Amino acid sequence: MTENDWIEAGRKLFAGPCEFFFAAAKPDGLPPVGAPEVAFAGRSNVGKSSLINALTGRNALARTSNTPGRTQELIFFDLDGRATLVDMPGYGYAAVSKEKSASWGKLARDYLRGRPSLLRVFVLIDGRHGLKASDHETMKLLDASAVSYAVVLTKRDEVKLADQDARAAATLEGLRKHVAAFPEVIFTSSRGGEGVPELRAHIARLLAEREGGGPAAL
Ligand SMILES: Nc1nc2c(ncn2[C@@H]2O[C@H](COP(=O)(O)OP(=O)(O)OP(=O)(O)O)[C@@H](O)[C@H]2O)c(=O)[nH]1
Ligand SMILES: [Mg+2]
Repeated sequence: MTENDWIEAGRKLFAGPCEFFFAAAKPDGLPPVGAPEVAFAGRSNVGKSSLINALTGRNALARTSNTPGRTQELIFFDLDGRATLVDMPGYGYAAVSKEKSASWGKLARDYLRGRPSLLRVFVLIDGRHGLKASDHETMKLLDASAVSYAVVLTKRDEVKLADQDARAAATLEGLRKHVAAFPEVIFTSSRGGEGVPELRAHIARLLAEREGGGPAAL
């Protein structure tokens, strides 16, 4: 399987239907365990919902907004019965009320810690800013829960070409203390589409490994 084969497998996977099927506002209100779940976590406004739209090639599948705090529940999308994409509420946004922020935090933490069908978490990091303390907190929680995760940089189109490699390298360096982090970062743009085929390929590969087959199993 070459990288190109995985890119093609990813393209096919995400060319299929993808539909919203569940919104959970409470940790005890999750949908029944089904297809493997791939969750998108990260600070408010980092571009989680936009990246789900870019992956699936649908402009308005996940709701996005200029105002941080748009996604307030765990939003579940069925990717053709093969996988479930989970759009998570963001963290690290001070302007929401303490009470609200604590309840979102609990929902997200409980989900990340205790979901048997959770196959991988993508921790999204704003490419303009790099890793923040709240990102390290989230990754510590994932390390402790033994949930496998990978970091994805966002908003590549907002970062000067000359700075992109350094930002990716610094981010990778920042992951060294996190034992469960996948040792690669993908730098994406939901605007220009850079990195999106690679992220689709990564997900296709994970699913294939889980299903115990090569591309034929796709
Ligand atoms: N330039 C640029 N803007 C982006 C990109 N991805 C997202 N944005 C913008 O960033 C803002 C936040 O995007 P969302 O996708 O709503 O972010 P989110 O992480 O889901 O935010 P919450 O749900 O509030 O946690 C919006 O104004 C998007 O248009 C990108 O790749 N490039
Ligand atoms: Mg969102």
